Amino acid sequence: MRQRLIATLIAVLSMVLLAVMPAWWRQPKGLSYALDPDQFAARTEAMAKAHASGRSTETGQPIVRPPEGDVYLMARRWSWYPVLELEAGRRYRLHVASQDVVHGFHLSLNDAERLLVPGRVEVVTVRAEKPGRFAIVCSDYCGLEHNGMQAPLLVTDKP
Ligand SMILES: [Cu+2]
Repeated sequence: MRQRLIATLIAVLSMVLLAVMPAWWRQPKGLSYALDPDQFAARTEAMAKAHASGRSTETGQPIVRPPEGDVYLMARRWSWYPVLELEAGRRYRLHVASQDVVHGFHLSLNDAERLLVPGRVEVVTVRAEKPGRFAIVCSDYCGLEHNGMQAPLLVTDKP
């Protein structure tokens, strides 16, 4: 009698688990979306053109100061493009993607970590409370100059 009850319970539980499985699979594991690398490059370039604010003496990349909202960062062997200058206290959705091979994105500000697979864009929310300099480094081995693949994330006070 008791064994039958246990067997029935296990059967019912299995059916419930099986029923919720598709929904569980569809759940996003961190926010990301598919996008052609050329299209991502175009969006990044459009932002860089519209909000250019100088050139980084450190990395040679342009410094871009975009408004609050969606901002773009491109990884390619072996640099990050462009150098972003954000404003303290504001909230940004940072879209990051690779143009060539698999890279790793790591941001010291919030310890965000994402694997950058070409063709996929990762979205990281960024909000710095105080001005400062934070480090973006590649955290997945991507070849010869992997160790040098780093860039600053600049956070400034409100003007
Ligand atoms: Cu790397």
